[in-house]
Amino acid sequence: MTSSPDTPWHASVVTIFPEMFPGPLAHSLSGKAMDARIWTLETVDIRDFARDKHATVDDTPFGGGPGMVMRPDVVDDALRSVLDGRPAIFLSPRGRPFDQALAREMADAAGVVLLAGRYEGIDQRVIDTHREEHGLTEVSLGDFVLSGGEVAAMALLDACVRLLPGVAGNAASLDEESFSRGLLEYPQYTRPQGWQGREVPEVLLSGHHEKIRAWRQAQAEELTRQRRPDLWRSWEKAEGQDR
Ligand code: 9WO
Repeated sequence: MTSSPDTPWHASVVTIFPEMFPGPLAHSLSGKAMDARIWTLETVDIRDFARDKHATVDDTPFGGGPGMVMRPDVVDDALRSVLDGRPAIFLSPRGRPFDQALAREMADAAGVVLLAGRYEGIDQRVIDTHREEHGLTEVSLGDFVLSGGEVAAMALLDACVRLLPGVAGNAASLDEESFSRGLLEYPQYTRPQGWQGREVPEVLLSGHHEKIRAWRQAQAEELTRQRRPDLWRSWEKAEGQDR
């Protein structure tokens, strides 16, 4: 049994689809951690900050073009209603690439405020204002476009929550270590020992812990070299500096 901290890590998601949350975050590790009050999740419905009786949050883009753009005045009010010094993040394909080190930084903060956009985007002025005044950071999970920032927000939260003290025990700190080592994971096997004519690598059955460690290390290096030359180059460089 793990005791909950006095002040849970607090996530606020600013969105026009609050009903999408907690979604998958109610399951698995992050759901249990929520039950244990290690973290709390709050949604802020942007529509509550609309000015007219139709609760309009978007309008057509100046200069023409497809679709709709979220209004800066409405988004600004929604965002300001929750900003309290926690890091503020706008999920966007134009952002700083998300990685394990950024997940760790955010897990070490008091929590996060996430802005999830929809439509063709958010008026640039509200992004610029919040970057300049409150350090709003644009963060991207990868080079693809979603229908909105909500699913990206969930993925980011899952990555952070499993790093909170008392959530994943040893597993998270171990895989974090392997990522900060800068290599991809080595392959894993379980029973049955033979399956569809494929055998588990002999060395893993040997009980020889030093040989197993060396095999896994070699596999991780080979996979990284083949699949992620970018990671491989920085790993080699860091290795040269001795780590
Ligand atoms: C769609 C579009 C269509 C025509 C012209 C310009 C356009 N821009 C966009 C667009 O980028 N829409 C975004 C949808 C607005 C912000 C929220 N959306 C979003 C976030 N899609 N994908 C992400 C995302 C977030 C983090 N990591 C990867 C993707």
